[in-house]
Amino acid sequence: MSKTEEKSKQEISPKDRSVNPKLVIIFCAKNSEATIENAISKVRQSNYDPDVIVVDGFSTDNTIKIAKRLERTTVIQQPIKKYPGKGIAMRAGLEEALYGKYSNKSTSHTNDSEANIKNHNTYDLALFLDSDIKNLSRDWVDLLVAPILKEGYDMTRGYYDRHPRDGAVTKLIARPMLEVFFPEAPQFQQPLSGEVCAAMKVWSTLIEHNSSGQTPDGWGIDVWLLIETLMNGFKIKEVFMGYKDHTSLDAYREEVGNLRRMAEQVSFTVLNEAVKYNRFDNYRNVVL
Ligand SMILES: Nc1nc2c(ncn2[C@@H]2O[C@H](COP(=O)(O)OP(=O)(O)O)[C@@H](O)[C@H]2O)c(=O)[nH]1
Ligand SMILES: [Mg+2]
Repeated sequence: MSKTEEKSKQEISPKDRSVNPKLVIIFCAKNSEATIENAISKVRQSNYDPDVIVVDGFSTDNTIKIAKRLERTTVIQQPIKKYPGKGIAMRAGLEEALYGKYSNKSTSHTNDSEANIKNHNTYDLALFLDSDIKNLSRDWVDLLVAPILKEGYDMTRGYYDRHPRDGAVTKLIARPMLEVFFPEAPQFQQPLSGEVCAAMKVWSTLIEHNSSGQTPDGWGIDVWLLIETLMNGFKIKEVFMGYKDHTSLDAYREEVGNLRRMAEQVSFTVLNEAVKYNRFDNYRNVVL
C-alpha cells in the first residue's frame, strides 16, 4: 500500500485536500467487457490516483466479473432494472460517491474495505467517463480536472473529434433545441458528452437541492445535467479531448434508427426543462 493509501481518507487535512484533491471516477457500464479493463487501468495512472466506481446496468457479458477483479474499484448495480438507464446509473454513482449508499448492499463488490466507509467528505471531485471508449488515456483525467482546480470552473465537459456518422442526436436534436429554448447558454459542441467532471458540492446541489431531485432515468440525463448546471449559476468549461473512438458507434453507424429512444428522451427532456424554466414559448421565435 502506498503512503497516500495508508492515510485513511477521513484523516486527510483540508490543506492536503486542496493541494491533492481526492478524485473518484465513475463509469456507467452496460456490456462493456471489451473496454472496461483498459479504461480503468488508464485512468488509474492519473496523477490524482483516483478511486473508481462502476455502475453496472445489468450487463449480460463479463463486465462485472472483469471490473470486480480490479484494484480499488467498487462495483455497484443500478437500483432499477430498466434500459436505457443511464440516468438511474449516474444518480446511483453519485449517491455512492457522496454517501456510500450502495456499497454495503449485497449487490456491490469492492476489494478495498475502506471504500465501505464513505461519507460526504470522502471525495472532492467526481468525474464520469464512458466505459465503452477504446482510446481513453490518463490525459483525459488531467484535462478535465485541471480547469476546476486551477481556473475556477464548477464543471468541465469533454468534446472531441468524432466519426462523421457519430453524434446524430447531438447534431440534429440537442444543439438546435438548446439554441431555441436556452439561447443564453454557450454553444456547446457536445451537450450530451459522457465525460463530465465537477466538485462534489456541485453534484450534490444538482441531484438533491435546487433541482428538486428529478433526474431523468435514461438518455435525458446528460442534457438535463447541462441545463440544471447552468440554471443553478455554475460555470462550465468545455474541454477538447482529441479523437473519441467508442464501441457504441457500431450500433448506429449503419442504422441511425437505433438512436430513436435517445432522440426521444433528449428532446423531451429539453422540452420539460423549457417548461420548467418558462421557455416553452420560445418556439414561437423559430423561423422555419
Ligand atoms: N449502468 C448503465 N450504463 C449504461 C446504460 N446505458 C448506457 N450505459 C453506459 O453509458 C455510457 C454511454 O453509453 P453509450 O451507449 O456508449 O452511448 P453513446 O456514446 O451516446 O452512444 C457507456 O459507458 C455505456 O456502457 C444503462 O442503462 N445503465
Ligand atoms: Mg459510447
